Amino acid sequence: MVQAEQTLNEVLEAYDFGGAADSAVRFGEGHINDTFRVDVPQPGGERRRFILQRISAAAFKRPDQLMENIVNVTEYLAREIARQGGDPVRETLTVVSPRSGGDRFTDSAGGVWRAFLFVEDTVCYQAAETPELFAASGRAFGRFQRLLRDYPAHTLHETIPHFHDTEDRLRKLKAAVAANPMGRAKDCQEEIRFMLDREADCSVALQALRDGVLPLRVTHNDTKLNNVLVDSRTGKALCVIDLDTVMPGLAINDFGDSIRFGANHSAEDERDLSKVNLDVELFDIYTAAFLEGAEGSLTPAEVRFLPWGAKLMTLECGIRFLTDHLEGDGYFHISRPGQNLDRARTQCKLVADMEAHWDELNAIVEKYI
Ligand code: ADP
Ligand code: GN1
Ligand code: MG
Repeated sequence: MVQAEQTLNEVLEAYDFGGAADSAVRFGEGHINDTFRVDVPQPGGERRRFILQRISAAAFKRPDQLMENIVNVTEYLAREIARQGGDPVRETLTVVSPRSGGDRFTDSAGGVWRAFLFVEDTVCYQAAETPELFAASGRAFGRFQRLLRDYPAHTLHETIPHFHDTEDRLRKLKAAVAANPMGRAKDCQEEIRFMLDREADCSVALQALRDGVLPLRVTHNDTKLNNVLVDSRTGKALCVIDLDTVMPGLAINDFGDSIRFGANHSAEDERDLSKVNLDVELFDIYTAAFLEGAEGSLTPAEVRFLPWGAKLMTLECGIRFLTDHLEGDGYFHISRPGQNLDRARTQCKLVADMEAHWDELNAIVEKYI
């Protein structure tokens, strides 16, 4: 795939943003899509901004289905938010059509793009700077879950098949170790062993789903703190973004992915592992907030499995980072060599720390049943 910048002008011309853009700059810290912020002076002197994204071809094989999901889910959310007296334009994403109509634009190099209204006066955090901020994100992701409780799940396309199929993720890691196309396996023996030692764990949530203990729900599946926009005036988590992976899934995974990313005080690619530790208090705070936002829509079994959601999302993400490192970094964007291995290492450290605090984590969730 060519650099997104190569076709950016062509894409800008494909949209009517109410005037000519005076800048389009790379924006945000997502690992998957190519994201630009477009600034457009309007005839009346006011300025409007938009998010323009090239959808990752490595991650998403059917951008048509992906956009159909996003249009349907955002329209549904907008109706629910309006019904509850909220502001749909700020509290969910709004897709902007290209001049040719529809929900996406395909450039001359085959790249598929989409645009959203930029949600103004918001902040996107890369770390839970305060417990209040982390709690606010928990309420927002819990609420997201509740807002979509009655959404017809069978109408959603599976945008990435086997996305949170941890058993399948481990199989793919084994295949990458065996093929070892970049010759990198020798430098990751400790991490590979750590993951293989937890093969039985990879089945725990999936088995509970197969046994009917955990229900299938409409879930977000990528609930990092930087996938929620926080209102800069009120500090309230306003808008859940990055809806590419909204699919049927497990509520414990939405909880767990937030814990993985936010319940610690280090970056995802921190190289000094002594700084990477699970903050049990943040786990407790997030649990309370997520359940508050979900307003009773989780079953007691789901609440009881929350620590497993945290551990499995972290283990799975580590497996995925390591697989990508072994395969040559074709999936997660990197800004330096070895970054995906560093990311895999932080996830191993967090899993080990969750195991060390396992009884405490279970005692915390018991309080909320
Ligand atoms: P990726 O899948 O690569 O993570 P995202 O959809 O999460 O892409 O977008 C990347 C970043 O762009 C977000 O973390 C956020 O900072 C910013 N962003 C995305 N959509 C909007 C929006 N509608 N308004 C404001 N900022 C946005
Ligand atoms: C990716 O797109 P982004 O940066 O919000 C990834 C998640 C991972 C995360 C790890 C579609 O999220 O699954 O947990 O990186 N998204 C996709 O930081 O694969
Ligand atoms: Mg994102």
